[in-house]
Amino acid sequence: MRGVEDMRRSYDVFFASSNRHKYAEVRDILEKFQIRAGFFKFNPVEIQSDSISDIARQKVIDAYEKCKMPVIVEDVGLYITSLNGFPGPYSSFVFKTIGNKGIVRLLGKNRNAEFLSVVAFYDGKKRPRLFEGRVRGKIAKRLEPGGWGYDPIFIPRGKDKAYAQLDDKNSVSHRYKALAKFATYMLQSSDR
Ligand code: ITT
Repeated sequence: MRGVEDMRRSYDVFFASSNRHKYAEVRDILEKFQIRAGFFKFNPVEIQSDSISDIARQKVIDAYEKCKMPVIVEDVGLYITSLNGFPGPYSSFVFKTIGNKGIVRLLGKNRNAEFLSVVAFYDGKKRPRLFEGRVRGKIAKRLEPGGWGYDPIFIPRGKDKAYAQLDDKNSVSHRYKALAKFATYMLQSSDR
């Protein structure tokens, strides 16, 4: 078993989440910025809120209490225009209940949507810092194979395929945009 000190030395920051797919993408994206992210698996106690920023802020304080190392979390919402922004903060619940098929069936002509990622960083000092990444796009008419979560149905603007079918998701995604801002902050503020 590796000790806490070894873990600290091996990684620059930890990503706390219940979702391994998210971690795999976070690790690959942060590697592009020479930041090494370790996985801290945890099941966040999510507060009910209309704002995924508020959810991310609470989640990172909870994560820091548990792992006691510099940590980031991410909260994501899929906002569908014709549903007045639903599911937004309820995206996890909607995915588990009606899923991609249910969403595809719900929509008519207007299929515009936006993915929003809020990454929150906390190291126990000062207050948590938040970084946002948004990608506009459309909900596909049918599911495309591959990917995870909403990847089979979200087509980012400027592409003709869903996230599930893109080779460069990690260079264009909502997660990439939020993490690029976090990386700039981290590289500026660290003395590495
Ligand atoms: P945490 O433990 O980190 O909270 P989660 O899976 O609950 O993991 P979110 O609340 O951030 O994550 O995500 C809301 C929903 O959006 C959830 O169903 C995810 O699977 C989905 N999702 C998030 N990012 C996605 C992406 O890049 N592609 C497809 N689906 C995504």
